Amino acid sequence: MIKYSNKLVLLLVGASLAATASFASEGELQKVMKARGLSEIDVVRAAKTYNPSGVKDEYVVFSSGGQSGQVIVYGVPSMRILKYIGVFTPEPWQGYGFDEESKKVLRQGNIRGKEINWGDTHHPALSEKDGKYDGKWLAINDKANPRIAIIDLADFETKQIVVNPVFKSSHGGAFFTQNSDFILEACQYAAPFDNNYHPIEDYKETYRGGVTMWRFDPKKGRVQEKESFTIEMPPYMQDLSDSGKAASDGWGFTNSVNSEMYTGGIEVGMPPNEAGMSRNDTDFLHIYNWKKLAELAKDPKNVKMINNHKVIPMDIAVKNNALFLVPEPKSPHGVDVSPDGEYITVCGKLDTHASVYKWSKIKKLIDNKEFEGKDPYGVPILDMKKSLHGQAELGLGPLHSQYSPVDGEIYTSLYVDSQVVKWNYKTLKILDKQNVHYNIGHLCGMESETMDPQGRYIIALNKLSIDRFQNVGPLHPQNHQLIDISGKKMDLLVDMPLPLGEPHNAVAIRVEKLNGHVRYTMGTNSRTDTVHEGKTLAGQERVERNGNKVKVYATMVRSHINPERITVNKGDEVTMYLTNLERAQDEAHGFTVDHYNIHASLEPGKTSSVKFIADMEGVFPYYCTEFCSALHLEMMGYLMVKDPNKKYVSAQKTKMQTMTPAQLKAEYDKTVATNAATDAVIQSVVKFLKENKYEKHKVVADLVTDAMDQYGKIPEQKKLANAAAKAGNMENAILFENMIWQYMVKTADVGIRAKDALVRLIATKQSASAAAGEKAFGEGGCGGCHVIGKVSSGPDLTGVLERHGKDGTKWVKDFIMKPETMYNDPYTKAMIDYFNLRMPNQHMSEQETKNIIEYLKWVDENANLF
Ligand code: K7E
Ligand code: CUA
Repeated sequence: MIKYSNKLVLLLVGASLAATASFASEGELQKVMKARGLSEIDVVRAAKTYNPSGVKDEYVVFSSGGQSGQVIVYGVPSMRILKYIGVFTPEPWQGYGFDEESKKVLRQGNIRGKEINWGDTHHPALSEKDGKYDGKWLAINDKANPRIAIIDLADFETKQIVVNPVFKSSHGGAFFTQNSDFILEACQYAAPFDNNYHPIEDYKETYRGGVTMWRFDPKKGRVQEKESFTIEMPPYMQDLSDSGKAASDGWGFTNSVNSEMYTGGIEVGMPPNEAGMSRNDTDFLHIYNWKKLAELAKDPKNVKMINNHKVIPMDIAVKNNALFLVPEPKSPHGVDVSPDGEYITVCGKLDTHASVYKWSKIKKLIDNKEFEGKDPYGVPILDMKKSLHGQAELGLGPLHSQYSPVDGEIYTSLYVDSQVVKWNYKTLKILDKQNVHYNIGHLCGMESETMDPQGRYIIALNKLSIDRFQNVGPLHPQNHQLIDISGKKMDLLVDMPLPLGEPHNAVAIRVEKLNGHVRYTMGTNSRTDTVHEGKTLAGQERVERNGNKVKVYATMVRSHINPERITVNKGDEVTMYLTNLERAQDEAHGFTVDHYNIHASLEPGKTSSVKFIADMEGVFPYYCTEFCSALHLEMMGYLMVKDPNKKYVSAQKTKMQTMTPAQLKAEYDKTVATNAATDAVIQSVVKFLKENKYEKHKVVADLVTDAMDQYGKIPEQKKLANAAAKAGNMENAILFENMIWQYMVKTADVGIRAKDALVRLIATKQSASAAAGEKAFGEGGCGGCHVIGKVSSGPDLTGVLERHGKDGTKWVKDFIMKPETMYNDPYTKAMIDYFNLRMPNQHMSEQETKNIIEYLKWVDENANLF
């Protein structure tokens, strides 16, 4: 058995002693069901969404955050929230908007010089390759302040915000084209493209709608503004859009809601907008050949520069057979292209029908130049009947649709009916309806917007939750409901309250496609993915002054910030560069200086900076804002701001009692001895790792590197400790020795994790029964007293099958199943006396007991590893 120093034992074993798991015995499930009033179907639904501790989800969902201006990330089927990503709105946890690097991203979103600190996010889109998600980038629009943001899925951070130079609002975006060459963004409310005043009476002449085609570089993950362009469209109030795929690749489809071009005027006695804008029976679906228009946009003759941005005028698009209209039922909302690109489903919120257009029919009409007329702007109009495949009567308020991998299967949300309807867009037959709660907007299927929809689940993004959750005041959370669509009938599994704005749309991706990293290359500016100018390594910490500009190059590592004291003059401009020197997974530090409204989140390897004018005199603690280690509270320092015009008188020194030299020496010796004992533990772990060739296993090797990083810091501290001791400064010698112990604990912490990981990798393969036995051992609470390989609150179980003679297996079995009958056996009695504990009856079944014995056999086979 390894000898631990007392302090270390406390730190490392404390957790396992406290973990006394409860166990399930027969009848337990019935008991719980009764107590909680659950039916059998409830339990089945729960089982379909429950992830045991440590088990991950199959899909990750990116939901828009509506008025919060953020993106919400959660898992399916568990519906557990994983992250809020700061996008258009400052988000302090991530330092977003509180450190200099992220401020630069946020400020890219200034409009005409105005700082905007919120957004109305509606439609997230995942980048695609060959019409399938590649897991690299996420784009999302801001409806209120027409902008697009790009989020990098390597670190889930916002990297770019692009302002639309001609729109005054934007809704029908973001939609990637099938190889992510472009992102579509349709405007919403028609407005003049320039920034001048134009009277509303001139609406038809000077207000315009359109679709912006943002050129995207899928390698760099950035929108290229100079190569982007906008297709001018009539002021019909373009709405949702979709990009064509496969058969219809190269084309875009955009709805509109105000072909009446009504402009309201309640205040002057006109009927309101809502009446005037829904007068006609039909509005227009816009159909445009963006591929052709992208070619045309390269020639300056074909574009008009407005606000430094390329606009293709309508007449150019029309002349080049690249823009068409087809009537669609009044005031539509969603338009969704089928996985093969052949069917285009449009839902009109005021019409009970879904209209299914057929791409081959539309294409034929276009090719034959067979038009029923032109609109007032000269845009050719296709015949609605001739373009349609057919219509299906779905119910009240159809909005959005999602496709499944089953041929012809489609799911549509019904806003007014609060239902999801499953139907067939080829046969136009209704297949099933499911009630949702309440008033559903978008639906989110699993990769349903790609050429490779996954089916299985669909999420209803409901606008109202009314009575579904505990009342938290008049403003209610949204309600996302997970629906199982794997069977013939839909089955609503679970409700999830979503309390951050009103999400409109969400997209889901298989987890295997995501490749988020866990650390940055040392000194990375995460917002630009380049080496940070303020990158600081251990030993390079410093304060530089240039006039009244002070630059602090600081490092953070468990558990100190270097430097720990910074003195500046009132009025100085202070920039602090902070580098997190950690390489260990999840060892983030946070940083703030009290009262100065700054904050940074520093994940391993990241460098960020905070900047402020030290305009308040005084003493300001700064500290790490993540509970990163046992000595997290000690991870702090002081910023001292002096007024250079003042004279400061130093305080009278209080006389404190000090330790005698003998006491100091004793403490020093004790500290050195503890360190030697702790080092012995580390060396035994290192020996084990080396003997078992840890370097062959990447996961273990990474952990060992992390551990040795910590260990490598010891010699320098040792030198300082020895020097201090030699100089007779025992106070400092003790403190440096304590620092050594800190590094040792960190080393041991990771080292023991590496050892456990290695044991798993090199042990003989467990039989199914042994694996089940290990699980039963853990879940049955056995680990509360027995630690394999160690004497704990109960005996070590390595070799237990052998130590009871040739009938050892039977003895163990009896002892597990009916221990109380053996309490008086001399051996058991002696053990009870020794441990002052009796083996309890954990009501293991015969099968569980058998499995546990198989597990113990596996333990014996690998006894050398424990
Ligand atoms: Cu709310 Cu797509 Cu903006 Cu419909 S949208 S609900
Ligand atoms: Cu670093 Cu707390």
